[in-house]
Amino acid sequence: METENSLFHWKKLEAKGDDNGSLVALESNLNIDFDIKRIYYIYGTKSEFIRGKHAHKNLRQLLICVSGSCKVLLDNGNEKEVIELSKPNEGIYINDLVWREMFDFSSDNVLLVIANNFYDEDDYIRDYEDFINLVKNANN
Ligand code: T46
Repeated sequence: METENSLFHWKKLEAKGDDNGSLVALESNLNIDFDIKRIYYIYGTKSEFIRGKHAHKNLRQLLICVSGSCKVLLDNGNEKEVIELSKPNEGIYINDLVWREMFDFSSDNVLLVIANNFYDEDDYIRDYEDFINLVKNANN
C-alpha cells in the first residue's frame, strides 16, 4: 500500500531473500529519501505506556517496527489518524509539525527510527497548545 498525505507517507521496503530469511538494506538517498544522520531504536516499552507526545520543528523520520507491533497516532492539528506498524518491510515517513504518540506496544516490539538530523532537544515541541499555535501560525 502506498499512501501519501499530510500526516505520513507509507514506505514499502524491498526485502531480499526467500523462505530461509529476509534482509532489508536502507541507504541514504537511494531507498531512504534523505541523508541519514541518526538511527535509534526503541524497545522494551510497556504495553500501557504512551511514548512520543510531541512534534518536531524540523525533522523527517522513517519509523519501522522491525519486531512486533505498535500503533502511532498522527495529528497535524487539523486531522488525526492512527496507524499500526507490524511489518519489518514497511514503515512510515513523518515530517515536522506532526504530533505523534506511540502506544499499544507488543512485548517483542523494536521500533527502528531513521532520522535526517542529529538529536536536538530544541527541535521538540512538547506542549500540545504550543504545537497548535505553531500550526496556526504556519498556515497564516
Ligand atoms: C520521535 C519518536 C518516534 C537521546 O539521547 N537521543 C536521541 O536521539 C533520542 C531520540 C532520544 N534521546 C534521549 C532523550 C530522552 O532522555 O532518550 C530519552 C527518551 O527520548 P524520548 O522520550 O524523546 O523518546 P520517545 O520515544 O518519546 O520519542 C522518540 C524521539 O525522541 C522522537 O524524536 O519522533 O521517538
